[in-house]
Amino acid sequence: MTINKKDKLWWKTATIYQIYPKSFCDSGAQGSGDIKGIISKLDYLKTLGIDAIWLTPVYESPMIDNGYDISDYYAINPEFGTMADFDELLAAAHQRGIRIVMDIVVNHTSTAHAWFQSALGDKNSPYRDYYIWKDPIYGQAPTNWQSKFGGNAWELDEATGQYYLHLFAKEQADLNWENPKVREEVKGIISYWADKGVDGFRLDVINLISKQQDFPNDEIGDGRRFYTDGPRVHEYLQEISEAVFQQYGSVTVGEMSSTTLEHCQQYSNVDNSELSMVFNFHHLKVDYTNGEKWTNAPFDFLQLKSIFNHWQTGLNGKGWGALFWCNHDQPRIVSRLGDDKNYRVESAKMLAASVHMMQGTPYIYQGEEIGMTNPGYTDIEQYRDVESTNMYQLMVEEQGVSHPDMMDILAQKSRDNSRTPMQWNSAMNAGFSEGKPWLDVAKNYVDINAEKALQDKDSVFYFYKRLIELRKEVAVITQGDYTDLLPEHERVFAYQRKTETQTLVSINNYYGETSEVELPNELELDKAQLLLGNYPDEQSHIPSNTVTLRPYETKILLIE
Ligand code: TEU
Repeated sequence: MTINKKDKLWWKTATIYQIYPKSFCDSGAQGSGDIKGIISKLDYLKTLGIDAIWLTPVYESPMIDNGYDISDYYAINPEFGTMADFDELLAAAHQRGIRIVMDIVVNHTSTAHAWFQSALGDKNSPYRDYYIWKDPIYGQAPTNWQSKFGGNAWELDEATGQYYLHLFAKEQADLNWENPKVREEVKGIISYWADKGVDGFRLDVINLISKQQDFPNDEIGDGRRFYTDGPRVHEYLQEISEAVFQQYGSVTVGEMSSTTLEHCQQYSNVDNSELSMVFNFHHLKVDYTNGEKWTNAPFDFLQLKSIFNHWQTGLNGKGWGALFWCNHDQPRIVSRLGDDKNYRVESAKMLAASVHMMQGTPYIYQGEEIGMTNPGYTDIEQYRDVESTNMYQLMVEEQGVSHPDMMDILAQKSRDNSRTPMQWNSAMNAGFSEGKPWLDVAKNYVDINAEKALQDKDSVFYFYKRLIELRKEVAVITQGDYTDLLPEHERVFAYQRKTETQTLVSINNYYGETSEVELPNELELDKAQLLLGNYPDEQSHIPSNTVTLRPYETKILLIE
């Protein structure tokens, strides 16, 4: 089976699997994952039934931000292998009917990139204007904007006395998209990979590329309002889309940081003038205290349902969203919103079902399909993520947060929670590598691993496999309108998807206590068939509209 290049909307019934190569599979003993390791696991992914792989960056990089700091867009980082390895992966995936979506990071480059190295210290460099340089103001940074990784977002270039902008690490210099030469370089980069046969692109923080050109101080915030969904962002995306994406028929997904529904309706407009679909993160901030990530708070369940309602109804017929809980930046969802001690399997399945029955394209992050958990690190030396180590230093050493409190926060919120090595089996290092892993393996790998999951028909793995199949079999999942059936219920999330011929009902108990709910009478549940549930002794039919849900129980019902 190969790829049907004529099917331009394949992604509307597809499920995409995200691979973070550094933590996926090491073909040797280097202790970090590589492309050959991915190739060795393609049959596992084929068994799962996914349609495409989103590959996070494998380009040349100093790895300050594990590849999101690119120093050569046209070369493969030797840590991951060679260009021949990449070409082999692309061919082997296509042979299995699996598409490849590459990560494109063009809001910024590594400061090790040749462009930046030429620009640094030389105002006359032909690449100086590829970046954003400003004079100090009263001897200070040009604005008070904060980097998302802590500290001020400007770094001084001593030789020229100017500062350059970095919204992320100081080793990640923001590109100046106002410069048409930068936009032409971006078109060249994307075309190169599209010419190789890459099927699509995930665009890193792409809604940050247009900055307000007067660069004002932010007296009420961290500066994001002056560069998020900025003044020319849609113009830039339409330019790139017309020049490249539409020419190659590439699927595209934009990572939209702190965005709005209105902008996302335009970014993922059905006229395909910009992108195919968008990631937004509002549903993953319901456990932030006052919007602040580096806190620990119980998640706000009613807010979560309200956000899902806003986006499901707001994008229906106007745009297209990615459906996801996990990625390489987010903690493991079964530890975050489920119960990874007493109801790991039930809550992992329920959380999956509660988003996979929505409209959009689901993304499964490596290990999510076997219910991998946060590792519960206890020593600051175990952490590797630049955001986490920066925030530890800022909060403990500068802001006086206690070490134990910060360790509790990191154990919940650090990006390393999702970057622990993939757990393949119960052998040494969970079968991830023959060498010492770059990041400690979670101790529960002996019980939670892919080999064990494949041998258990009731595992989380086969539940995800069935969700992937249902998306292709049941049209209402892709096409149906969305209605929240119990918006005010404190424990149960129940919604309906409806077309003229089908009604699907997804009922999800988000807590560890049994709940009984009354569903609206107009729902003819007595005519419903159970498509999927997460308790082995499921009743195949629901006798009435009064439904009892066991801890973390989910039911997917279809009425035709
Ligand atoms: O992430 C964007 C971003 O804001 C992340 O920092 C993430 O949302 C945040 O850590 C959650 O608290 C993208 C990439 O996914 C991330 O890995 C990179 O570090 C970042 O951009 C810079 O390229």
